[in-house]
Amino acid sequence: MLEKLSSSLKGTIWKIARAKRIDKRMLDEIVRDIQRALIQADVKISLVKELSSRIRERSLKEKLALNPREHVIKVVYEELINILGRGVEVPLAAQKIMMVGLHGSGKTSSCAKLARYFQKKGLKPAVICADVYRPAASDQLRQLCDKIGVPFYDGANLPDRNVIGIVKAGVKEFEKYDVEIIDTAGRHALEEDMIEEIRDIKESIKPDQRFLILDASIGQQASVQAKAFDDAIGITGIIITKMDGTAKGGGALSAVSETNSGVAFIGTGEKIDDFEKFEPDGFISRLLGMGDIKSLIEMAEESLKPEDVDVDILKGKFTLKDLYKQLEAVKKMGPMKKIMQMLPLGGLGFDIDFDDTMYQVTEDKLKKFKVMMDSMTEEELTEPKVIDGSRLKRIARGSGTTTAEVNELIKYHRMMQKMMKSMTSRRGAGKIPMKGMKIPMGKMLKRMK
Ligand SMILES: Nc1nc2c(ncn2[C@@H]2O[C@H](COP(=O)(O)OP(=O)(O)O)[C@@H](O)[C@H]2O)c(=O)[nH]1
Ligand SMILES: [Mg+2]
Repeated sequence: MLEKLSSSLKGTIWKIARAKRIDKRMLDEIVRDIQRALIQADVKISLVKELSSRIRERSLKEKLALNPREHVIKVVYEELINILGRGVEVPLAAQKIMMVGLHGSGKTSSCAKLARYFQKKGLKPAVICADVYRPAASDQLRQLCDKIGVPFYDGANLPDRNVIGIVKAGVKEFEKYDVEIIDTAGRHALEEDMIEEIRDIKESIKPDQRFLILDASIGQQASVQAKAFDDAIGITGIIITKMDGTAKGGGALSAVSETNSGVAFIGTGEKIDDFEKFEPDGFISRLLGMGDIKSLIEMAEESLKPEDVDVDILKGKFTLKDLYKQLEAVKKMGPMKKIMQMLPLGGLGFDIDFDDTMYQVTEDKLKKFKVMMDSMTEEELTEPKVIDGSRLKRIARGSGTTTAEVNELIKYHRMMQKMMKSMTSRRGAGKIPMKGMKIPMGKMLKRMK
């Protein structure tokens, strides 16, 4: 979900965390990074501008209770919640909920998902279909409701297929239920007759909630829709669907500012349970990859201590011995995955998928690598180049592995060495394309000792 935005923002947070000092130039750079990331995620430009000036102002003017880096991270976090994380609480109580939105936005699916949500919370939901224009709409909703055992009404017993009549009869039919969810008909575009119809429905049954369903993939178009629906019936909550697999979700998230409400739920897939209550804090933390801001900052601060800088590594010399030390450190520190998650590794231009392969290498093979290195001589560890065919065989035999496996270790070492080099030497820094930043991996790994 919003992977690209997430990886850029993580990069920025990391940049702040390891900044030697936060001055105006640094702040400009941070703000520019955030602007670029948000605009790419389709957040409205005016909101991005507002956020930028607020970050600048608050970072410079607010009294510091924290150190400057922590302060700026906190400001960024809070301002992001402001534009991407406006949530709204939906009471777990008896209520009538009306669902509106354009065709294909995910209204009908969300009716069933929402019913399921209340059902899981121990309430009794029922669903009414007020889409009389497409016979298939009613079938679709009935099937979804059947799946979760939620009663469904579409006015099939009425002589007249009048929307208001159906909705009123449905509400009466489900009097004894806690939550009545009403699906309405959409249009392909904002049209006056649809707006009139949802106004009429609102007047006739006075729903407690008027939820707007927005498709996350429509990007900035979300603002126009949010405004039109809010003007018509006063939106009380927004459900953003299709947050899975879109880069443009920032448009829908920020469109909330066109209304007086917030995001209530997000849809994250086609299945009925792919639906989450929107939690602003959790959502933004996840986006920034900050399970724990404090430990991230501590790590960054320590990585800057001068005694931690290994001159050899800085010179681009990264031997098997260094790798060995590093593996030892990893063992002590616990799962590598945790550490990896704290870094904006998504921004690295490697072919390797860090999310999977890299962890695999780390978790499963590191132990074996260590055993192999235990079978190497001092010379081999410092100058891996000397490892020829016969040495390879000896190492494999000594460690109970195969020559292919030893070769793999050597390849892995070479890759790490290359990575170190490009991260620590200025000349090489550009070789691995990294979005927005350079990770102080050399220092970080040193710190793990
Ligand atoms: N991937 C994904 N697909 C969704 C989500 N919500 C709805 N859909 C799909 O979007 C399409 C349109 O949904 P539907 O509920 O019929 O939209 P409606 O026309 O507004 O009632 C269907 O194929 C749904 O399965 C979601 O959160 N993620
Ligand atoms: Mg529908």
